[in-house]
Amino acid sequence: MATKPSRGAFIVIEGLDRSGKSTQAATLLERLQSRNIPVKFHKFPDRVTPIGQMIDSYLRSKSDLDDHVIHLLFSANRWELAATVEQTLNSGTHIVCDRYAFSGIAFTASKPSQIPFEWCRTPDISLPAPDLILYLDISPNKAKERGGYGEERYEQEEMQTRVREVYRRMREETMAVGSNRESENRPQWVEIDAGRSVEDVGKEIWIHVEPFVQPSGISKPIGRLWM
Ligand code: NYM
Ligand code: MG
Repeated sequence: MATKPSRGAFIVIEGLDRSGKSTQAATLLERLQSRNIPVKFHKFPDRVTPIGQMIDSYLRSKSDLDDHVIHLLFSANRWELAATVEQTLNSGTHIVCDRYAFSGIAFTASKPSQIPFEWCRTPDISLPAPDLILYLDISPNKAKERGGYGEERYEQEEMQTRVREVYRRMREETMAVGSNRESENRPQWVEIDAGRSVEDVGKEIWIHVEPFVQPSGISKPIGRLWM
């Protein structure tokens, strides 16, 4: 049995639609579980809660909502799980999370309505911050060729191209030197070329994750987003 760390690591996987997040999250989960490393999986949007059902209906174009309203629902959907996330981490269990607040900003800020980036960021301020962001980078052109693309809202090449630009901006801001946050309390943003085979991407992900899931655990407190 692996010993319980002081607190678990919060690992978020981000990327365009069809970048392979769900596949890689499943692979990572299996890797951790096979080593008896305690881990829990979350996925946003969590379509099961009442708010999540509204989001699901919107994404499948069964309902229409103002761009601000759907943005706030996505954020609320994270806030409904924020306390659980914290408890899980504090109990020494790691979390692997398929999408988080970065998706919220990237997709809303990419809409034709041109909602300002800062407005998009506001509702998620002070959510539990991830320790590691694994950004699966893929060209919208390549993503389009993968199966299942185009079934939901936002799954068009033009939109995905803008989403990729916003992700780039967030990566730069997260990694920027001279931000007023302590560098050691800043989430680590890793960009992974997701255009390769499932195995190759999985191997690279593991190289980045391994240091975060050592038995010694993580000693720094859980961070807060953008604070
Ligand atoms: N999405 C996801 C948002 O627009 N805002 C958010 O806050 C989150 C978490 O929902 N195209 C978008 C990104 C996806 C869509 O996600 C559904 P998935 O991972 O395909 O189920
Ligand atoms: Mg999708």
